[in-house]
Amino acid sequence: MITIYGVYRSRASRPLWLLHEIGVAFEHVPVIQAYRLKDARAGDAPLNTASSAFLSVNPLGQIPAMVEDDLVLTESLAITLHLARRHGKALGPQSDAEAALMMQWALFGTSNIETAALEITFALADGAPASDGVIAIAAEKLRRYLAHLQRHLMGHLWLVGGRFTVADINLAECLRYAQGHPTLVAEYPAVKEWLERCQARPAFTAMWAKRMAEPA
Ligand SMILES: N[C@@H](CCC(=O)N[C@@H](CS)C(=O)NCC(=O)O)C(=O)O
Repeated sequence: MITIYGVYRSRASRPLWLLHEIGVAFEHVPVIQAYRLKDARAGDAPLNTASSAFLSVNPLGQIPAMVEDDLVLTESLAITLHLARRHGKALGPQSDAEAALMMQWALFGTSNIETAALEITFALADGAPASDGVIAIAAEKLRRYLAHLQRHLMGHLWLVGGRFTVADINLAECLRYAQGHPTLVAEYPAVKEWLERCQARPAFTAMWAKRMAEPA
């Protein structure tokens, strides 16, 4: 049995989207980030990233975490890559070359996209206007990588293998944090259309509905 720890309003969205795509049975334990609780000493109610019960799963105190039999994984993109390879059929790699490309796009997302994209999300959440300097600097950091992605997507509908795969989930989720920027993604039309294709998938909308149903 697969168990995913982490609320939908977290990077647990990544494995949860994937699991909605592949339709495999799993248990969901909605551990919430401790910093989101009003009482920092909230203990174990509700189960949160500082709860001793969760720290025994992931001593880092971060979500998501996944347990499958005796395998414990605590990095969201490692979880999606593992689940896609073991259970994902066409969503996972069909060859060593595809596995390498899926890994490369995951690392591209986490090393080149995620941090700057999160700077945009956090600045906007703090009430910064879209014209804020922090947002402009973060957007400028991303343009080089978005141009690279645009070049790839001008010749491909999906990232790897001519079909929707875990590579699309991983990168779309990293890039989602930049979507609050008013113009950035639209500067790269092939990227914009690919992101829209990813987010139009029924499994994404099902995941997103569950995320929206959680308290903000
Ligand atoms: N690299 C990790 C990052 C995980 C992460 O930062 N998770 C956040 C929620 S999205 C968290 O648990 N924050 C609570 C904390 O760091 O105390 C991954 O992608 O799995």
